[in-house]
Amino acid sequence: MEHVSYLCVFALLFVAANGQQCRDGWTYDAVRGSCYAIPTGAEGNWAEAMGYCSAMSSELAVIESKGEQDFLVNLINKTKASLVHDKDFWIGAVDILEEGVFIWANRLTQVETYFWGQGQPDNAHGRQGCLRMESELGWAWGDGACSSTEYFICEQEAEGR
Ligand SMILES: [Ca+2]
Ligand SMILES: [Ca+2]
Repeated sequence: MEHVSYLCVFALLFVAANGQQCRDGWTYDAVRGSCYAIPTGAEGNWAEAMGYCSAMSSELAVIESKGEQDFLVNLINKTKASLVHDKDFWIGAVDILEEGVFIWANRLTQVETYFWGQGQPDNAHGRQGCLRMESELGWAWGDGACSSTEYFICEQEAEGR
């Protein structure tokens, strides 16, 4: 459980609010009024990613527009140099209740706008129920096995909004 110790380090770094819209280390998106973080050094399966974001008073990213998708692709590209592995990034939707119907798990609302990569979702091996932005797809969306270990993006409403 190496990532648990990373979690503690990450938590310590982000305890103090700094008077800006986002905590230190989070990236502010003025258009959507959201703060995003890609916790470098932390990786986990989908449920662990969900729990991690939740512990940071945030949620796994909920992507609701082309603008938000593009913003996060940009954030991934900027962050990538500080990440050790070539992995995908979990975001907050699953289709584990009904195959092919993706739900933003934290909000229990259906995903309305999709940014699928080519050939996705394919439910490969009949067991891909969690949504991720995939490296091989240029960070377009794919469905992945929820047990697979990936990076992830947390999202939080900016302060003072
Ligand atoms: Ca969002
Ligand atoms: Ca897939």
